[in-house]
Amino acid sequence: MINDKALAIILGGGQGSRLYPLTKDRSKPAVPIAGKYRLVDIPISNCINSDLKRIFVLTQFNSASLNKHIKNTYHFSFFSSAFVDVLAAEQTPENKTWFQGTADAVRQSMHHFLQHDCEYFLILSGDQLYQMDYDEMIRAHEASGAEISIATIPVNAKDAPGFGIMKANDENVVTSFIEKPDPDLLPDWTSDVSDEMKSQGRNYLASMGIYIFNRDLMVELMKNPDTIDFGKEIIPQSIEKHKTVSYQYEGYWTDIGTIESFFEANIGLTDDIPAFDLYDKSRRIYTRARMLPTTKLAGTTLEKAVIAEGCIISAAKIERSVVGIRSRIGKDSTIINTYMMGSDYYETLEKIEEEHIDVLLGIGERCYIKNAIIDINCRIGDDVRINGGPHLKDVETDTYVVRDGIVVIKKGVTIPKGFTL
Ligand code: ADQ
Ligand code: ADP
Repeated sequence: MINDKALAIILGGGQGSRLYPLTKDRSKPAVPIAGKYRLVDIPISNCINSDLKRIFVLTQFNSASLNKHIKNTYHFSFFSSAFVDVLAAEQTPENKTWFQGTADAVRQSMHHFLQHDCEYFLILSGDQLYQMDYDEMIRAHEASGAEISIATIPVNAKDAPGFGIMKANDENVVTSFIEKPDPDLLPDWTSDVSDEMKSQGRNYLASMGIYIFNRDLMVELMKNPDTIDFGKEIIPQSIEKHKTVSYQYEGYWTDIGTIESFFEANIGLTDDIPAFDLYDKSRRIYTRARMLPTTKLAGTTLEKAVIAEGCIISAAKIERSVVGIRSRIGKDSTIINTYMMGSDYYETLEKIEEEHIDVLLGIGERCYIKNAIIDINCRIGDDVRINGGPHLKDVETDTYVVRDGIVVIKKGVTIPKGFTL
């Protein structure tokens, strides 16, 4: 079934600088998460589970891995109107710049959207982890008679400055909005929230950056070239002129736009009952079907580990870690609090011999790795010790970056035998 009412537009990211170096060689939607998925699989899966199957992904630049992933994953029936299309910022004679912000990205891509019939545009962020039924939000939007709906979540006073904060009346109509208020000037706009939220001190209504716009209004709003962002300009300028309602959501939702939040969200999947449920059949997260073999383990103690398919592991211990597809980990190695993304391919024994490959793909023997993110296709030599943590200062070298104590090993690099950090 396809819900033809709305066209989904996923904001796939600006320059992705907060997720650097994961965005060094790929666009943000293509960043691998949870061992086998890409960031963009989250909003796309939410769309598909909500029967919204006409989806555009707006990205600052087109990366080969993003296109390949989308092309190989989301192929719908020949007879269906469903599609997932990537639109990258285009240089045209009239427009020589990249997407300047979220509204500018939509504006520059408007001519693509207008070729499709729809009543609403559903605008989504590309860097959030959550499972939400957008169809319910569309129905609430219709019932309210609003021109704009904003999905909102209660947050506490400490977190409020990181979001667009609003005040809504008894009918959920938004009466005031301020984008990322100064912590010292946080207005006293506490809202009516559930008892559970109240008990957690979550009294402020924050925008989740998820919007529904009536089609005609969006066309009108996009005529003003001075509006760059939804949060900074479009929403604050619209609330007085166009009925804008809050659609309150109280499930699990988290922003994964920074190295720290991305790391926590991935490692959180190893919890006994993770807040994000990958095992719910009715809210399945889709990704490329790779037909990989099962994972082979020998002599490894596993303590809260999430291990993807196709791995060959002889490590001594893996604790509170997510190990991605095709990972290889050598004997007597210990991996703690680490997200290893895995590899795109296997190395054959013949190739290793012929090319005299010294440091193999994956993690070697007798390594100790803690508080790290290891990007795709890395080679980590034997006896490497990487001990991330708050004692490390932010730094960047050719092969790694330290952000908030997390050591991020760059995609495809070789860390020589015996290296210590
Ligand atoms: P932020 O997340 O800070 O706040 P923004 O940087 O505008 O907002 O990003 C929103 C989404 O758009 C992200 O997925 C981002 O990657 C993407 N994006 C950013 N610039 C882009 C560009 N030039 N081209 C394409 N995509 C781009 C917003 C709202 C707040 C709200 C939070 C909730 O402005 O009001 O509280 O989201 O996370
Ligand atoms: P996935 O979606 O499985 O994460 P990609 O689509 O990025 O991976 O790439 C998977 C395919 O890319 C593999 O089947 C492999 O053939 C090929 N590949 C990627 N990088 C290399 C490389 N450096 N050497 C050989 N093959 C590669």
